[in-house]
Amino acid sequence: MSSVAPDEIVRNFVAGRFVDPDPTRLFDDVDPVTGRAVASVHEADASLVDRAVRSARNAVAGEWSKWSTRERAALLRRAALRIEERFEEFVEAEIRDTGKPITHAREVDVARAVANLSTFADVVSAAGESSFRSELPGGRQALNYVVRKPLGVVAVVVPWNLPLLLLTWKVAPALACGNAVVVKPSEETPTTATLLADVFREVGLPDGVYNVVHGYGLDSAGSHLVGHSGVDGVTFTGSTATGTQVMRAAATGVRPVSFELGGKNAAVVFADADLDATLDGLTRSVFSNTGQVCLCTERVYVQRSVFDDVVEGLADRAARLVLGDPRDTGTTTGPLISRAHRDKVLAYFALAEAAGARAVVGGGVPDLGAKYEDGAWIEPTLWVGMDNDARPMREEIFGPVAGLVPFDTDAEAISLANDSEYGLAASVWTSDLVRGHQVAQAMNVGMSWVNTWFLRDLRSPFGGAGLSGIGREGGESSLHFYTEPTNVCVQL
Ligand code: NAD
Ligand code: 6OD
Repeated sequence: MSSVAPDEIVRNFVAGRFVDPDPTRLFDDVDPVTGRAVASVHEADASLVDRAVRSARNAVAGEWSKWSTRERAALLRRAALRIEERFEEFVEAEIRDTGKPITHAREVDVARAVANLSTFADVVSAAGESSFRSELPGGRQALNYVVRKPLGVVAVVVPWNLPLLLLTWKVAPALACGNAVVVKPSEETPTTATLLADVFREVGLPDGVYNVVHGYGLDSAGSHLVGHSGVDGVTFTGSTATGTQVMRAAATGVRPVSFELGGKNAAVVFADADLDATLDGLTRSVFSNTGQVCLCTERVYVQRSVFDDVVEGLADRAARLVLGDPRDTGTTTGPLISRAHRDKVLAYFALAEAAGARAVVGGGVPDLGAKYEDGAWIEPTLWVGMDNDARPMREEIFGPVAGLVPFDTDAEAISLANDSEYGLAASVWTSDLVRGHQVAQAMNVGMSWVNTWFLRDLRSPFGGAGLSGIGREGGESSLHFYTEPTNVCVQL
């Protein structure tokens, strides 16, 4: 039986049990498609967070610490299989919380949760301990090897845009390495983290290894968790502003952090690019998930000779996006996550206008009829005529928007794209592969794509430079973050 269903209370999960909700501490889970509450969520108070962290501490020291890497990997594979069996339940939960189109929920969100769990089962199984002989001064010889131990209790704090994908991206390697976790999903999207608790229970994860605490950030479950002295490391995905607060909290006790933060990602389009393929790629990179992917493109630099063609072609594709019922497979674009977030995005519409921008498509709130009038809908929007130093070209908006700017030379394109405090991702569109490599390498970002976007090999390092984050996760990089190495040196 499912642990969560529409109109139920989304519960916390501590020490292997769903916690009876406190009726005085409920908040609404709002469907951004209609603006209506679809469930209540039990906000964890400081004492419940404390119980969760204690249960995780007991778990890392208990039976879980005796599980072999092979056994942990097998559990992750069972969890992946169980999510596949309950696939549509996860898809529906993700749609209910976010309003995202069903094709996105199926092909990206839930599919990636399955891939995250099985990939880290593979990665941890393949990882060997390094061991090598050292020649030391004076002719002495030693054998050095490294034993990797779990960090202990890891706090996992994640946002609302790709709830299950981003959660499992961190939980899978943390568990693969033998840690226990306390996860804090976004207050906007609590459901799939709780469903995942049910899956872990079904596949035999020991009590206390996976705990869920629900609530808000500051002065709620989020800050109670990251400030808890029983937490050994913090992995966080979210905005740069929140990351700064989380880092302050983690500084007490000198806890390691891994941060995947905001972006202001550039696409660079050269005149030699395949125009149709580029326009399809740009459409995905600007508008996927209603622009609410940290990797989405919000700045498009286009070589002058093809600028008008790219503007016209992209505007045409934007105008053909289908907004509406997320459960209809023909829908391409859902609402923003909330009215509050829409207010923020609309404020940037006003700033763009004040900066002299012209919206070549969109620029407002769509009229989708009475059914959706209280939702968080917004028009996919493209601007031309803005300078690179205008606020909408510098600050992360996190909506289905981009500003297009012409350039003349490769050097100018690189300089414009790198003129940002963020450094998460970039994409380069060209038929000249040498140019593609050169420009992609020149981008000051964590991930640089050529003629594609958001194509992921989960063994590659993922993360950002500058305001976009600290550290890398993915493949071996995840194993490094979620473990503490002990070097043993034996004189021979
Ligand atoms: P957010 O920073 O507001 O919240 C993220 C999480 O942190 C939520 O669970 C929130 O409740 C919690 N939180 C807030 N304040 C906290 C505090 N003081 N202590 C502890 N926890 C706290 O982000 P959001 O609005 O949920 O998500 C959108 C942002 O996330 C965007 O900036 C986006 O770029 C970023 N993001 C980055 C990546 C990446 O991989 N780089 C991925 C997805 C989203
Ligand atoms: O693909 C991933 O592993 C990942 N962390 C994506 C982040 C997307 C941001 O919204």
